[in-house]
Amino acid sequence: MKTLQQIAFILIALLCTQSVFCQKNEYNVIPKPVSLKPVSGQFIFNEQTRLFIDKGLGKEVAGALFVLSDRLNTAAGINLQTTDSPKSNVIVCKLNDKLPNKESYILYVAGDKITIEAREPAGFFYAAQTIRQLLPTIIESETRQKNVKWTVPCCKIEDSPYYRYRGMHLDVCRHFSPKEEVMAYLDQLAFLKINKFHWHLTDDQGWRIEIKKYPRLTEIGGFRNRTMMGHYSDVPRRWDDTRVGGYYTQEDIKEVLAYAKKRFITVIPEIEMPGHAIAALAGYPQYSCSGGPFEVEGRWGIFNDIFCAREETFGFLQDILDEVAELFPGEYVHIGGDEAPKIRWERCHACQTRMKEEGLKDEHELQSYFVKRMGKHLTDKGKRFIGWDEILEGGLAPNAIVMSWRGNEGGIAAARQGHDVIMTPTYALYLDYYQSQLPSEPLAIGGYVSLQMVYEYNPTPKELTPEEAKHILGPQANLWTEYLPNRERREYMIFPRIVALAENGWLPQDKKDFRNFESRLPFLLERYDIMGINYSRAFFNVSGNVSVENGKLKLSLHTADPRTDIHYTTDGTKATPESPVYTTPISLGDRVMIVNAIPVKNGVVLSAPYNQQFISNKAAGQKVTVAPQPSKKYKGKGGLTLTDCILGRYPILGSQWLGFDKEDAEVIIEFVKPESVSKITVSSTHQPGQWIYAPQSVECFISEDGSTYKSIGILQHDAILKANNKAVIDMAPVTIKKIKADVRNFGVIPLGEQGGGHKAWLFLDEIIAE
Ligand code: TNX
Repeated sequence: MKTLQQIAFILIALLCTQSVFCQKNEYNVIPKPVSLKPVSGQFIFNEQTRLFIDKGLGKEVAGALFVLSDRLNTAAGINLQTTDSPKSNVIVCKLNDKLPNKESYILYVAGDKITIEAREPAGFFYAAQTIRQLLPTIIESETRQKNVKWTVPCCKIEDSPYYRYRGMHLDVCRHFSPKEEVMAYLDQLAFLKINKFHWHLTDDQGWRIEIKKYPRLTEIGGFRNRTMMGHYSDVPRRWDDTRVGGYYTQEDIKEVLAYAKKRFITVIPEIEMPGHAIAALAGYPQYSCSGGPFEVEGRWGIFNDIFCAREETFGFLQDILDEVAELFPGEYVHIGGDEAPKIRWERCHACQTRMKEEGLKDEHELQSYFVKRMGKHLTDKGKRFIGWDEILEGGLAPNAIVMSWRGNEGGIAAARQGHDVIMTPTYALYLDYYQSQLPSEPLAIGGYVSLQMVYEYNPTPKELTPEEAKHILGPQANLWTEYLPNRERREYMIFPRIVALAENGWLPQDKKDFRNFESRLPFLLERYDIMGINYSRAFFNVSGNVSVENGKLKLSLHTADPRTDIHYTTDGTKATPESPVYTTPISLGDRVMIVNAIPVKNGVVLSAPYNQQFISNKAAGQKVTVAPQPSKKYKGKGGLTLTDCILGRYPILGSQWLGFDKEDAEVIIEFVKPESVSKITVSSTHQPGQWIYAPQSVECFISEDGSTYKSIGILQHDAILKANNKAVIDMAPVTIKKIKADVRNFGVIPLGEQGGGHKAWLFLDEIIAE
């Protein structure tokens, strides 16, 4: 006979395997709602679930829920019909005009009812996206799924974006994206509650928007005969002679705009001026200073021929802007303004005459005059206009919104002058930059912008007062496509960094938490798997972090997805899923070690391996002081960088080197326990092309008592160069408490060399004690 207790236990166990009662509620919404209170229980969608829309709300609200009803229809076969009597098994939409803004919403999920409150359709739309993300991931499927319980975990969410501008950009000039791909991109933005799409429509390599009055803009400017291959700096240059191109008719654009509107996305067209104009000039050379002829560019970069500042050009550009302003209903038009060399204007009679007549003191002021005129034209038409931060040079036009891309400085200056600002700095939000440091990354323009850098970037610079900070509209990430010829490659660069951008724009800085974000991201990636998106797996990469614990140097390995194991080797062989599982930090310094580590989930290797060689170094883990401080750009991890057992790599990665701009360096290593040492090596680099020179001299000292030093030798530049940029000093073994290295900067670079006449940089990667 079983006891009652035993029977009850068996019953509960049975229920747990079968039903929803014991299922753990997961709330992996991205961007993370500002407030989410978990509640036990679940709402379950089925054929009887109905939609009720409160009387006070307009028809658009039902439309705003389309993302949810479409998904339910396609994946679950549930047709979400409306009802007049909201009792149970219902989604209730209510007006709440006390919410902070039009994108805010409140979402209560209870066992028998989901209630959405919002002020405007956008809020209902975002609530629907949140419900979608709370449903099982398979809701993203394009085919009908059977035997799925369409559950939504109970909760109370109060949500509202921190920034009103959350933007993504797409360059369709360097490589064209057909309208279908643009629309798919818009779906992805909307899924993450991104509300601005910056469409970069004109550039040297292609003009992509039909302008009725000037058909040659697209007939000629829309296509190029050849495209450079490989990287811009490759020598010799190689060409792909295929004719490529494409453009959007005004009908196409209307279609995209309607698509965007339904997803509460404002589309911002960019018409570049006065620079990045070659494609336009190929069709209309009369608006250049020289008269041409020009060919649509197949090279990347910056070109000297720009729009001429003569009257006819203004007429031409105003006609174009008129058609653009008419076509695009949004309040913003972007007029470029970046990277416009002034050399043609300097030699152009018409431009020089205008400068004299208008009392402009240089070509920067002429650019400012240009932007002001075009800006005024748009302002008169009731539009607001945006320009890249170069529009600050020569004086900012009234009403201009500045897009700060060369760092935060332009944004700070503009906000201080009372102008609105969009923050899109290269160092944190350029998605054409590499996202991992693995050599297996496909070719990109350069730079390094990790998922974490996108996430942690603060769009509101600390330098601003609260009053000035109100001018920061929000962040935007840019996707320039020089090196991204197709959808697959673009997706690889966009995903998942766009996810970090979305949460960055949604949450205030103090609510962001990268580790927590990382724990939610894998669930979203499962959705991307179902959608067939080619996202980068760099997120799963094993990363290594070297730190000091109780005077010992340790390597800890990390992978973002908590459901992933790290398998590793330390003997130089390739790690496999059969290699040992990493559990505790690895001790470094005692011997040479090559750590190879892979992320493994359910027996599958998720990404390329982490591979790092560590040298043996008695200085590892000791106390290091460096004076003066290295340059901010190359400060690595301070003294630890010189004793982390990692020799620096090329191209130079900031974290592996300490760089000193024009200065000498003094390094002191203090041993926690005195050590017997017979050889000291100071390792540097010599890269004359980058103004980096091996030291003029290195002198090393030791201290046995910890206070007095004795010189053990000095080496000069030539000897250091000969020893592969290393200053190596041998001595009879002695037990010491301290090492001091006096490293002299090379000094002034000889004339005739790159950077001749300037003082050199000094770069150090390691000080090795053996
Ligand atoms: C700079 S960002 C540019 C673009 C390039 C990009 C590549 C900006 C205003 N101009 O023309 O495509 O760098 O990262």
